[in-house]
Amino acid sequence: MFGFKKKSIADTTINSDAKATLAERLKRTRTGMFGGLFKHNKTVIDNAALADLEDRLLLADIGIKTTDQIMQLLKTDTNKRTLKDPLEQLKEILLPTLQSVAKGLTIPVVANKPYLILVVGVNGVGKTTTIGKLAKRLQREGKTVMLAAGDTFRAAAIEQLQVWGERHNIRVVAQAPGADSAAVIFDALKSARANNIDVLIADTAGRLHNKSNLMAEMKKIHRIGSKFDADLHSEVLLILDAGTGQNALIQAQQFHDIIGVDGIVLTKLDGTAKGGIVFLLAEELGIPIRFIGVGEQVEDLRPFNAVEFMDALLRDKP
Ligand SMILES: Nc1nc2c(ncn2[C@@H]2O[C@H](COP(=O)(O)OP(=O)(O)OP(=O)(O)O)[C@@H](O)[C@H]2O)c(=O)[nH]1
Ligand SMILES: [Mg+2]
Repeated sequence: MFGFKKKSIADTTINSDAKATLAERLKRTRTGMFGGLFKHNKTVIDNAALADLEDRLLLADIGIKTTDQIMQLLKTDTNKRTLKDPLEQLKEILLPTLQSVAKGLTIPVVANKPYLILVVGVNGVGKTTTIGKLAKRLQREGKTVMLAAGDTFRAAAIEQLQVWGERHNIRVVAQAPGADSAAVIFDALKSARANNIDVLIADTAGRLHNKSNLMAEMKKIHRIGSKFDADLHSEVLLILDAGTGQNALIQAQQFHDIIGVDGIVLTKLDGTAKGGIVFLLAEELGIPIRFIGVGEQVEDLRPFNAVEFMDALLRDKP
């Protein structure tokens, strides 16, 4: 998961239909998890269909515990051979788990600006793209935003952020490749404070020479905020690629152990059948899920709303 990967400059303005509903974006996960089972609100479920559903739920990385819960409920009901409203029943089981982690990102209005959002995650999960989308979103909400090119490991990473900043008129604080990442973020904090910026979003490297290097670097970077200002308000935002399924859970556990994670963004939910990971993350970690990524456009970073998500998962019509 710390392997190398060639990458081009991300463009958050192309691709995908902005008008697509969440249900459309979650199609792969929905059909992966439930198949045609509830397509016509089918109320009779035989044993073969039940076994198929169990396999699907496990493959979608929803986790054994939640799968068992669903199986128990459906088995009890199928003993009577009919289900009242399977969709409503599934919703009843699944929704509370999602609701427990659906907590949006709130930026406190404080005197000691900026609010620091430290964006972390392994390579390729969508950190830089998410930073771009988030910066735009915050700007639209009336906040002033600055970016710090804290991924100094690759020249292309700095360039990717700079191109994005230029295109959207957002200032990017950067140094040369190989510079100390913590120092870049410290500089950016100083500049943001001097310019009365509301939010500083810092990119970080997703890969270094090896995993222990990455985690050591994370610890160092994490300390920089309080070194700058002991009372600084900040958030460690972990980006996870939904398509990596259970690996995402392992990554979350590692980052949480090392630096503590305040919020999660689950990306690429539009391109995977493994979106069930959201339940496993909620169940196992209980860390707030701030946003989900369902495409490459700015609008495709959506606040994580449990009811909306659940509805989109269970029905193909909004
Ligand atoms: N379909 C889809 N693609 C996404 C989403 N989020 C990010 N991507 C794409 O994923 C790829 C990697 O995104 P980056 O933002 O460069 O990832 P990163 O974590 O910064 O990668 P490194 O800098 O290499 O660590 C890009 O092609 C993005 O456009 C999403 O929600 N949906
Ligand atoms: Mg990046």
